[in-house]
Amino acid sequence: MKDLEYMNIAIDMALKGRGWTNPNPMVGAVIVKDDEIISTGYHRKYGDLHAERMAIKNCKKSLQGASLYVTLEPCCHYGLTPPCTEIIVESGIKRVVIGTLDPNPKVASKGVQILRDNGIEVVVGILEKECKDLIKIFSHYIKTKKPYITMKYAMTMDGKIATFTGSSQWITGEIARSEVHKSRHYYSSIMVGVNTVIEDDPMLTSRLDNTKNPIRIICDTNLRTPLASKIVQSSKEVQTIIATCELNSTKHSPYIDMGCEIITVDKYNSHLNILKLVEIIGSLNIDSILLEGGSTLNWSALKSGIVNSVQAYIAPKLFGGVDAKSPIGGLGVEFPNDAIHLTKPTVRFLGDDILLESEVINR
Ligand code: AOF
Ligand code: ZN
Repeated sequence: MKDLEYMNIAIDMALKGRGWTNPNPMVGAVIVKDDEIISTGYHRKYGDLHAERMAIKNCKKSLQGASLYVTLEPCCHYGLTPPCTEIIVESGIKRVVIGTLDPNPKVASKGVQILRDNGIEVVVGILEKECKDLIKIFSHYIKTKKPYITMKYAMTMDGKIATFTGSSQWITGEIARSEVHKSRHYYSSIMVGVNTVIEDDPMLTSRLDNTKNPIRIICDTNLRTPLASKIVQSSKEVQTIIATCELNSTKHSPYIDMGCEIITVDKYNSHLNILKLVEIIGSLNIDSILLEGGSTLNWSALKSGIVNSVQAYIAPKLFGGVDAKSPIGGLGVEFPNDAIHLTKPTVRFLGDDILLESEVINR
């Protein structure tokens, strides 16, 4: 009972690091002695002390005989920081309660083994599902080296992302839009197709306090991004990558002068090879992408099997119109049996709107 209570606090601690720790995990820790919390810690930002080390460092009381609650298995390798197992063993902590094992092959149960070999009692799997949820992006990235991709869109109840004139501001209300800005902080990057830049001229930044901006990635097969667009104009302040099949470097120069980075990718079926692009993005330490479409890019991404989850913001409105776009374009599937299936749906109410989230089953 108490184990659940303390692990819940460790989870709340972990969440304080959300958006700052990527590509490393959010981790939280609580130290308890004689039924009293004597210290807490969390991973504040990438490269900083791990949660366990911070909790140990923050502790003003003797750790002899104390219990450590930590959402992720303590590490046992030298990375940016020394192994947490070392300091735990030296500290006098006698019991370690772990939310979930570390999927990092350098740790993967070896941390638990080292603690046990040193006479520490270890319990694994307290609030495991919740602790696994905390590291969803990290787990995917550490195992595949490819970014975790969430496709996000806002639509009306009749499935339209714009009216027949192309107008889309706004579909959802303020509360839902503020949630989108939070997501932009949680993900390392945000990706759009060039048509979205041409039609909407968005900034794609997070406009909330104490948040960071995602790296903006534009998929632009033929390098048509307008130099006058807000994204290009602000690319010295917010990191911006244009992915293109245009190889002529003199055409790249004006964008580079403005502060953009250019990634060249080969073509696949007359479009930019999105699978290749995702591999390159992964190699740049970018662990996650919030894919904000539009409909052509959304379909290419889905068809290539790179989308991990979908966030559909749904507004209680109807636009109608055969020419009004829906979130996913392209050709689509031929038969209902060919549908892309999703699983583990969750629903949240955000003012008048709802957010339906679900994970893609990649077969
Ligand atoms: C974190 N924060 O609180 C814990 C982590 O490169 P390093 O030294 O920061 O090590 C990163 C690895 O350490 C990470 O992949 C994960 O396996 C493990 N645990 N990482 O960033 C933490 N506990
Ligand atoms: Zn560690």
